[in-house]
Amino acid sequence: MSKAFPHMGLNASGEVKGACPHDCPDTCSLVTTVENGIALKVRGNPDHPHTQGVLCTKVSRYTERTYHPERVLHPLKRSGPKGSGRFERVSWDHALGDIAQRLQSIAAKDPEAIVPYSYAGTMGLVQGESIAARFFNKLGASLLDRTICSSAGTEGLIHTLGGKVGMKAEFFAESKLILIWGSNSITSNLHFWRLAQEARRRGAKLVCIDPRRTETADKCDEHLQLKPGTDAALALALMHELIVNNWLAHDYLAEHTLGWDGLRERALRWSPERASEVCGVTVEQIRSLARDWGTMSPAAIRLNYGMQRVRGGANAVRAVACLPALTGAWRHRAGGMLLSSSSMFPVDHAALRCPELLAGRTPRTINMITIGDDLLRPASPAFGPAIQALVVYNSNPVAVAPESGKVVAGFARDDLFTVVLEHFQTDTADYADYILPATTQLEHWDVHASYGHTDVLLNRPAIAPMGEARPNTEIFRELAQRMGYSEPCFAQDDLSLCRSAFGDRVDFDRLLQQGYASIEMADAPFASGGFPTPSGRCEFFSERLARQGLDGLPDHLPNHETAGTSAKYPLAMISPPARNFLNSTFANLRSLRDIEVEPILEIHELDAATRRIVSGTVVRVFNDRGEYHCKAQVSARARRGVVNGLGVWWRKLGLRGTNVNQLTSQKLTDLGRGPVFYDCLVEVEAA
Ligand SMILES: Nc1nc2c(c(=O)[nH]1)N[C@H]1C(S)=C(S)[C@@H](COP(=O)(O)OP(=O)(O)OC[C@H]3O[C@@H](n4cnc5c(=O)[nH]c(N)nc54)[C@H](O)[C@@H]3O)O[C@H]1N2
Ligand SMILES: Nc1nc2c(c(=O)[nH]1)N[C@H]1C(S)=C(S)[C@@H](COP(=O)(O)OP(=O)(O)OC[C@H]3O[C@@H](n4cnc5c(=O)[nH]c(N)nc54)[C@H](O)[C@@H]3O)O[C@H]1N2
Ligand code: SF4
Ligand SMILES: [Mo]
Repeated sequence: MSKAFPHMGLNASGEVKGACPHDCPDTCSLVTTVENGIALKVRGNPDHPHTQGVLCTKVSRYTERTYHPERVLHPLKRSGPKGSGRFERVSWDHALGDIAQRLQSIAAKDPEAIVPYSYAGTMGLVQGESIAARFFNKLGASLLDRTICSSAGTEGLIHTLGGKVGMKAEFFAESKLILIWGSNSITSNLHFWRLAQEARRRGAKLVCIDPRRTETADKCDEHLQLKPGTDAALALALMHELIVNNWLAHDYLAEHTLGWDGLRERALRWSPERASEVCGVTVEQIRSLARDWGTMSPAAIRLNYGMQRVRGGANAVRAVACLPALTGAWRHRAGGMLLSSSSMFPVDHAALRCPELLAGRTPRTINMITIGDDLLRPASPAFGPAIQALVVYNSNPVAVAPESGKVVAGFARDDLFTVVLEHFQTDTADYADYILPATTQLEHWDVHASYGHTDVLLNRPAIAPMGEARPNTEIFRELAQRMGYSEPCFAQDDLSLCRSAFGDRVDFDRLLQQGYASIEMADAPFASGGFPTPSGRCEFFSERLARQGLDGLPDHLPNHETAGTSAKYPLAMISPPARNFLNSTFANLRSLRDIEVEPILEIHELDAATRRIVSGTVVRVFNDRGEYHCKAQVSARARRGVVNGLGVWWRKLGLRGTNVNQLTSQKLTDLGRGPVFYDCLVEVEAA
């Protein structure tokens, strides 16, 4: 085995070190046991401090996914109408030749009519945007604004802390107070939950801030079950109480923050009484949380992206990100906050993507969350050419993008040429002209940063590619060659790309040997300021925003679709992740689907009673954008007035071939042009 695949790095006991590729903050270190070229099992690396030998249920089943009988293992060409899911097997040569020809003929008129569509199916830097980005840069295709997850929160952080920076994850174990804010850690950040448990054993208090009574909320000491999209109001009221009780670090405020006078004035307008009305939590809950934040130390916030999928998402992140500076929490290594650690990694994106291949062109940008509208848009001077070709990889837009009625109508266009690189015949792949079989994480090289800790991980292939599957990189190299692209950068191999990702800023030999390497950072990075903002301070007031004519201070912005404003659609719907799926990935794995059973809508007993709904009733959930059928679950997890449609199921596995995104809108967040999945009004009735 090690002779046949000498590059794979099997050790004597037949184990290969890798990295979990999924869009999850934990970025676990994997150990795959291989025998006779077959991966027998995947487990968590016991040596990696963050993984501690533990994987979530999903990825401990990774071999089931890799060897799944429904893996796409050969290139497929559509043989029925779009969306019918009928395909025939063709050779790589036929598929790549035809695709290159089709793309070339479109590009000859206008390359911007071609759009790449990708996200974080793999978080790998190499199988993500390396050769693929080079290919589209050379082509001059439209650029893609990759906003679907985190762009509002990212903007919020940039304008407050200066980037996606924060506490070192492991020090949460030493905190005395942890606010788990907009995050269901047990579901989506399991290894952080382990740290929170450790803190708790040492006497810490855990407070969950979430409109859903999640399994994480169940296990915290307190739960503030606020209305969706009201986090900024809560944060401002907390500031109000910190001010009136003088729970402030005046010296930290004076030395390391910008715009305190303005923020102070704004916060004083947010009495707990006012915020209580907006947020739907009691005045006493707000006062008590403020007292905890103002008087307990070290105090820390684990924020997650769940709270920024609403109109005011970026402002909400801004408001929350101000809180640690008010009390000087950053002075302690176990104090401060973490939303994402991404900006701590010195990734050399230019080395991977080769923007110089654009050769001075600045193609238009398509926002991935408005793909529904954009696929249906005719050519115009403002928009540019109608979209004629889509190349999809690492993403399943037909399931995950908002307002799927329009997304489906767009993908169903007969005059649209669609190529999908995939492991499985997803909802999106059903609409492809060609499906190209891609390798999984066990079959290719990659290198990973993380957004929940600060280690770089290397992923070595453990087994040879299944069937005729090829790494994304290889597929784009082959296409480049058929398009006549002769730049040497198209010949760079995957191991060399892994090296390029960090250049000499990460010890690659250590990665090869150990599988992971930590990024250097101070234990308490902002103990004496030094934020990566223009002023070097925590910016309560953002000059940069003010210069754009925007509010320089954070504020509460009500949802686009605020509950109580529509008689027709009185219920707010959020659609957070199901524990055993990762976005839409794993929805087709029998063993995991058996745990989730079927798509459900959690509804509060009073909301259910007035609609004659009981648990198990098939319900029609609807608004002006469409309707979705699933089973109701009358549940204490749902707050009154808010229904929880757990996502993201494959449409074709749902009751009538739709999922929650049939109802979500393509409206945008306040900053970052992000999606508002959790800012959505609906009505529910027994079907
Ligand atoms: N098992 C599993 N793990 C995952 C994922 C998955 O699908 N499944 N998804 C991954 C991805 S893509 C990401 S981006 C990360 C982070 O993923 P997130 O989507 O942030 O996931 P959660 O941590 O579940 O956070 C969502 C929580 O926010 C709550 N929420 C909804 N609206 C609001 C609001 O207005 N205010 C507040 N305070 N809370 C709100 C939801 O009820 C939910 O409990 O997790 C990743 N991990
Ligand atoms: N209603 C609602 N919608 C949501 C969300 C929500 O909370 N509610 N969450 C949103 C969020 S946070 C995100 S991040 C997006 C996620 O959206 P996506 O990034 O599209 O995530 P997935 O649905 O997991 O689809 C990833 C696909 O990539 C494929 N893939 C994995 N690895 C590879 C590879 O190496 N090569 C190739 N070619 N393919 C690969 C997988 O098989 C999978 O089908 O969804 C968003 N949509
Ligand atoms: S999905 Fe997250 S918790 Fe599960 S193995 Fe991957 S990184 Fe670890
Ligand atoms: Mo995400």
